[in-house]
Amino acid sequence: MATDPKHLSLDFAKGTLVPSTSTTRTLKDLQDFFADTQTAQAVLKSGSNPIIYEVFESLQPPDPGNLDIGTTILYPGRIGSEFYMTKGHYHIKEDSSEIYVGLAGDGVILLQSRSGNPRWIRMGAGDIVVVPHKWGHRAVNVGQGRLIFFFIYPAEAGHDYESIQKQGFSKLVVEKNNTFEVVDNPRFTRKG
Ligand code: M6P
Ligand code: ZN
Repeated sequence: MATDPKHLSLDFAKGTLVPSTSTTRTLKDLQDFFADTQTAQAVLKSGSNPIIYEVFESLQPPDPGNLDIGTTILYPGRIGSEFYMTKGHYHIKEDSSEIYVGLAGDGVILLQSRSGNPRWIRMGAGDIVVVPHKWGHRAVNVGQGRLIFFFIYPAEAGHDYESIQKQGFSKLVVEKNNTFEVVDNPRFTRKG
């Protein structure tokens, strides 16, 4: 079925997209994803549930050829030494790639193959990151301000969070001496 052309408006500084649907992810949603689960639990127990990121999306029917677009606003902060980050996912339809366009802030895109082969790419305003198909991807805010980026991917891609929840990423992005460091995740279980 033919889809109507659309017009949207993106505020580059704020990262908001109109019209769009928005999702807010808080620490409660991310508690199984941060490595330091003890600190995550302690923060939640203290009655605080900080917003980690917001996603503004314009979704199309998940048919071949359709594209989903949106923005992500990832707040600055850490749980223990690990910087605030998105859950991260693989695409369920494995031949789906994705493009990120950095709009503001200072981030790292963490990528890994299914077997855990890691890569990381720095992303700030004006940087473009190509996530090839089959690579798991997670955004990490290593700066003091908000990390804001635009994304585009096939509408039929689907998000596989379960693999990340169970297995984690092989690398963690942590604070060290006022900068960031990419270190091995001691709990990562290598497959294949
Ligand atoms: C990026 C895109 C979105 C994704 C968002 C949040 O902007 O990859 O598809 O939803 O980050 O990441 P996640 O879904 O892994 O929590
Ligand atoms: Zn994706």
